[in-house]
Amino acid sequence: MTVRFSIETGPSPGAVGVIRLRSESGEDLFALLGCRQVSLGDARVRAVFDMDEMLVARPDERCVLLMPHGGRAVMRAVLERLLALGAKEDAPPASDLQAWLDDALARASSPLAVDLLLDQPRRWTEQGDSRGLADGTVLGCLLSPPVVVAVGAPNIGKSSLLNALAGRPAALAFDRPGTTRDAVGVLVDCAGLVVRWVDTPGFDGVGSARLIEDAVRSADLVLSCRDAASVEPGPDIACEVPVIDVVTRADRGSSDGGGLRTSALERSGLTDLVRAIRETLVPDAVLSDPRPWRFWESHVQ
Ligand SMILES: Nc1nc2c(ncn2[C@@H]2O[C@H](COP(=O)(O)OP(=O)(O)OP(=O)(O)O)[C@@H](O)[C@H]2O)c(=O)[nH]1
Ligand SMILES: [Mg+2]
Repeated sequence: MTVRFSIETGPSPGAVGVIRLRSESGEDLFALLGCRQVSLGDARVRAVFDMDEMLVARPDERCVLLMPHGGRAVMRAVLERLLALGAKEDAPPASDLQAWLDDALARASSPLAVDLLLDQPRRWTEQGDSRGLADGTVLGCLLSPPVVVAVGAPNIGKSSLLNALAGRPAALAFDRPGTTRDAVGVLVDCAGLVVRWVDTPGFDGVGSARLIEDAVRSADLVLSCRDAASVEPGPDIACEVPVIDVVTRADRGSSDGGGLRTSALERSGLTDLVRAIRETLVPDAVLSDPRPWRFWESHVQ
């Protein structure tokens, strides 16, 4: 059986949410929901997915309307269960799609989101999900900033690098180890993708270790920084997210061993660095995927 569903309520959370389910037969739908049937034309309160009581209506043979509490947490839980059970999501009705789109445009943190969002109504109208969907997890980074954490030894120019990219003195930079004492988060535009760049205290093997570990745990991407003039390798980072090797203060030396060479002082290597960050988090291949994006899902995440 193929069950399809769509969210019939707009982006703002309301008292009641409406999800429309369709299938070849109403029996399929009730089997999926794990609740007792509702007669044709009737509406009843039912415990759905053994999780919550909600109003369940059956306007016609092949359709069931679920009306749970409209809060984001409940709506998200219901949607996740439907997707986990193999139900396929349709785009919201055209009138609601525009409301979701306005909401996404207002919230989108990255300039790269704009054209992509504006093209979504056309894509949903022309192809729907007939050829599958673009990667919503990756594209979700365009709506809320992913976290990029810069780590490395003290006094090697990590904060200066952030300041050079932010275009303002966002973090204290000084010629003394231990200048940065806390994890400092700043929004930085990386080639159209806005990230939350977290500058950490220099890692000296003792102090701040916990703070750095916590920052790395929250990261979507880690920048392992080392000084061009030093023979020390970058920090050994145990994490499950991608790591980019960054060489700082490249104007002072020519350390071998690869890595993206940057100099905050000379403002060199910055474009390559932000491009690498953007490509790692939101690859070109996903950005140019012509298939539709289920952009409204992130509103109930
Ligand atoms: N030559 C040169 N010096 C730099 C560069 N970037 C930073 N510096 C200098 O390096 C010193 C340390 O810079 P910070 O940015 O504070 O270094 P940090 O890694 O954040 O230091 P901690 O916060 O102590 O871990 C300062 O004196 C900076 O002026 C650069 O690209 N080239
Ligand atoms: Mg610093």
